[in-house]
Amino acid sequence: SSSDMKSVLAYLKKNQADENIKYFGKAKGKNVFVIHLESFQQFMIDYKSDGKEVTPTLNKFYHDKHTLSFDNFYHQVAQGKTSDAEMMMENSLFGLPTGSAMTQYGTSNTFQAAPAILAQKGYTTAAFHGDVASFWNRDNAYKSWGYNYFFYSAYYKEKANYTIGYGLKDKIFFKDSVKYIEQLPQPFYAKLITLTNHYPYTLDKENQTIAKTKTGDSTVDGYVQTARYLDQSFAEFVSYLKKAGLYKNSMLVLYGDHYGISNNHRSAIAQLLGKKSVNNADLAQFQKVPFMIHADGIEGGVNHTYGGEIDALPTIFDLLGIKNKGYVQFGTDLLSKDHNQTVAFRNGDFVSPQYTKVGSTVYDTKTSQKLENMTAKQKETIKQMQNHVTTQLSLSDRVIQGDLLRFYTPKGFKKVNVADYSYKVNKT
Ligand code: GP9
Ligand code: MN
Repeated sequence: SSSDMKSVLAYLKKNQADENIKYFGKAKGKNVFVIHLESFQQFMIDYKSDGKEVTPTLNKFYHDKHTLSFDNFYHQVAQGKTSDAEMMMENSLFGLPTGSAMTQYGTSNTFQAAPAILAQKGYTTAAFHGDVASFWNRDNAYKSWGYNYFFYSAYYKEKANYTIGYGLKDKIFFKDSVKYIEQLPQPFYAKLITLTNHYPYTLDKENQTIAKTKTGDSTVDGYVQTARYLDQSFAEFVSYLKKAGLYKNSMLVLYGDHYGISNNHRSAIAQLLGKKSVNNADLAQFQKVPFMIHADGIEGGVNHTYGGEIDALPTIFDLLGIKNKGYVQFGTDLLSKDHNQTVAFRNGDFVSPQYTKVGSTVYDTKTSQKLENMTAKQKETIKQMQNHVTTQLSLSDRVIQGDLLRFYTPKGFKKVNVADYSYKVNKT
């Protein structure tokens, strides 16, 4: 009900974070590319396999002096996987405890998503993906989110050897997206969702340029090969952007959507990390994914702030010079001094610079050691963190499950009308 919305707004008001004047508006007016790195985990950055860097291009990008990189950034997805990541990245709303919010609520709910907000500020907005439009209900959810265009598999030339797994191979996907990118009026907001680095990490012979790892776990060992392929496809895309003059006048946002190697593969994970074994705190660390933002004019560096996908949008808006206050966002700007560094996992567990909680066990984040005999003060701190996490998750669920945004329209925002959008391919 509308009174539920009032309690959400009151909560958000108490927890809002000021922007950082050092960064605010530093990428104002630029085009935005959001590049979704499928199943790509933070541990791959600077990782060597068989003596070679797996992802040399992404590593260079990560360390670039104009790239703001976060090395304590966590995915927060549940069963909705990719769709949960998209929901958080572009709405700062959590996915649901079970199922996919995009599938269940993407068609009918009111949203105030990044594409709609930016479109109303003069941006052209477009999503690109080499799978069918209906996967994760994208064809409907993207309308609710205000995407002007959605280029999916039918927009690309289809040939037998062009696809692997769910769809187009990343190199072909990036290359064949260019003809659409070139037609977008600037400034634009373009999201490109990659696919090839997806379980079960199979790749055709001619694209294999690094040896598989040798953990003996056959579903894990191909991961470096598809990660390398993703890296090369990104390299090709960047060289196109530079040639087209788009690199300079765009902000590039890269993120990993979720783990590629699930916790069911403990022994392989330990081997990849060069450890004898991994405990639950190590596995929580293993949920880190990259979050990197590049633009001329941004002072880069590796930022150690703890955060997650829910915080991406407020951070991006800060850099674009858009004030977050007034929007319903459950995350906060990672660059803000007011940012809360307790990162919620979707099941209610959490990590923070000091403590990691998995199930009923608390660990020291720095050492991964179990915290035995907690002091009363520690217990109180943990209780408060848990309270923050539980409240945040349940209020976000109420927004989605109760379609509460229909009761509140941010100042200056015009409600999206899905009938205004069509993603049908024009056969001429
Ligand atoms: C499919 C793709 C994969 O279109 O985005 O989704 P995932 O299996 O990673 O959730
Ligand atoms: Mn995914």
